[in-house]
Amino acid sequence: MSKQWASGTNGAFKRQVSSFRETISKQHPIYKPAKGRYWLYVSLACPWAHRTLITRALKGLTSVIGCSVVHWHLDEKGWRFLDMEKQLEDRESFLEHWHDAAGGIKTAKEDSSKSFAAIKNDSQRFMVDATNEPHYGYERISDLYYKSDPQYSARFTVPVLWDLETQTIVNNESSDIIRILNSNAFDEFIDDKFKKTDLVPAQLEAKIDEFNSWVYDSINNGVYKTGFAEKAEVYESEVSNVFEHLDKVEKILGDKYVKLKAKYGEDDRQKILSEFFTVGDQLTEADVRLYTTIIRFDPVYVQHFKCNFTSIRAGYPFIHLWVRNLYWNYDAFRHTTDFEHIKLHYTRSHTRINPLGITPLGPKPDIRPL
Ligand SMILES: N[C@@H](CCC(=O)N[C@@H](CS)C(=O)NCC(=O)O)C(=O)O
Repeated sequence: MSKQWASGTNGAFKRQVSSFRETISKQHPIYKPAKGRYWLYVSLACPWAHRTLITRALKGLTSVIGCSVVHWHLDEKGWRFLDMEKQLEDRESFLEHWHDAAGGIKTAKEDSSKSFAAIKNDSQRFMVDATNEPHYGYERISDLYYKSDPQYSARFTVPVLWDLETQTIVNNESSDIIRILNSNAFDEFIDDKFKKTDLVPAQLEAKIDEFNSWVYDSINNGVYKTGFAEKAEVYESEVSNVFEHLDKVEKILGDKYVKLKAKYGEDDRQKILSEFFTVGDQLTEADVRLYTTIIRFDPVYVQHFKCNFTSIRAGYPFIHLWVRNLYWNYDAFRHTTDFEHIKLHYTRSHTRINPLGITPLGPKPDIRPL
């Protein structure tokens, strides 16, 4: 089986650069905003794709931009949808359902950790393991890349933002996609109550960018650099770097908590939580981007990627409070978080790290109550 990641020199993991980088706007010569014209292809396991699902939900775009979900099991040919027979059988039911769920699929089970033993890698539960691909009946994400560019030769990654009109990939870089979704391009198609949601307000943009840049390198991608390291020295330096930066986030959130406690008083937890975010006193893109790594940390990264100095729940009380606030108090976070996809994907797909494919049951529960 081929390696599922691109290795750089010296046993270090290097993430490839995304190749489709267009935007959607009224001024764009091709990609104009429209309801039903664009489609998101995601994995519920993937932290990069997860950003786009959360943003889509927070911006009220679930009935403007449709969504298909790949199977959690990534094999040597990449991501796949449910098989053809199933697709044809369920096409109508899928088209009826696609706009219902925030993730385009049934969402978070509160406890995924009962048993994984009976779930096989070729499991075909409709809207549970995956959806189909309803427009072309494609079997794989790679089909979309080849349709866009028959010469495409890089990796077939999710998320993919697809244009149904020109039948091409608009963008396959999550950091771009969430900015496109956050822009006001789709405002005329969304409910009024979402129009004031801005995840990158101008006055916080520089701070958000600064926060994102070290969070990306040392936390979001840091856990991958740790887990995919092929030499002990590389692993040891990457894992230390991840925890140094978690310490930095913990300090930011701890300081913020003290300030909010002074402002609202110890007992007004509700008020404190309403401003308990990483940058500024409102929910921003910085929270979205950090969340998708932190929510996977205890269930997967601690054991599978050997990020095990401590766990979020045991070692980082303020990050733990912050992540539970987002999960339990915001549908856009909870409904797009699927612990079963998350745990099964990593432990069954990375066969070099976990050759026997036994999926650890813990931690129990996946996430603690608030
Ligand atoms: N830069 C991309 C990275 C996306 C990415 O690496 N996705 C992984 C899943 S977590 C993927 O699709 N990998 C498939 C493969 O490499 O075959 C983004 O943020 O959108």
